Amino acid sequence: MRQPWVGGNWKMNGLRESNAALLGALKGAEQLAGVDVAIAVPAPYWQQASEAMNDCAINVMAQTISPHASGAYTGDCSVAMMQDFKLSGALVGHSERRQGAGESDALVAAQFAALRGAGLSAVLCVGETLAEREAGETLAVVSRQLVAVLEQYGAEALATGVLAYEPVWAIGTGLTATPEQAQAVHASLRAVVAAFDINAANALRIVYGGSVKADNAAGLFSMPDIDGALVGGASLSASEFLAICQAA
Ligand code: 3PY
Repeated sequence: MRQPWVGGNWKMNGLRESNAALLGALKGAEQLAGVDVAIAVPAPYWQQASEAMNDCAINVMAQTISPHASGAYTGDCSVAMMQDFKLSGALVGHSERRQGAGESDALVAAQFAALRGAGLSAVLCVGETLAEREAGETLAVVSRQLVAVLEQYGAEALATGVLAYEPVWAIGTGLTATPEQAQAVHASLRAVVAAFDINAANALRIVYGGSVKADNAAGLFSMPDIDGALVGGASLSASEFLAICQAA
């Protein structure tokens, strides 16, 4: 039995005042029993979120991370900086980073390694574009992105974190994969991991991301291989986000 995981990806949203209201509403929520919950917040607000969630079960994460320990990497943040603010882990390979910031499979694998090396968890994001789906390349693309990490670091390391399937065509478009479409990809991803290690595959939480909302979450979560969600815009509303957590 896998404990569901729900993460809120705030992306580049929020300012101190609105964050304080959102964090206050999340803190102490009773809907969180039986589900692991995390929020991935912009780096300037790590401290604010970490302090606000200090004595509550919600983990605070980074949205991306440098693979380097320190040095001349202008604009980047290191794993040690995350640890300084008591963050639990980071997203790696979100499509907005792969596409917008040119993050390659190799870089994502190096970010994964930096997190694991520090004992922090990684939420590895994979997903295909609309053109790739229409060309019938979905499984080839997501498997390639997954295997880039699996081959180097193994299935057990992956299972200490979370794998997020986020079809790029469902991000920020209001389109959501149907539960059946998502389930088919999740089952294939689990089979890829099982070829490396069956126990790790069974333990791995594979969550869906891409326009998840309170009103489509339950249908997605009813699928056997969908173990939670990585939530974008809906995570900026405490009531929506908590309703999704409750559905998990
Ligand atoms: C979305 O749902 O828009 C996301 O990108 C979640 O990470």
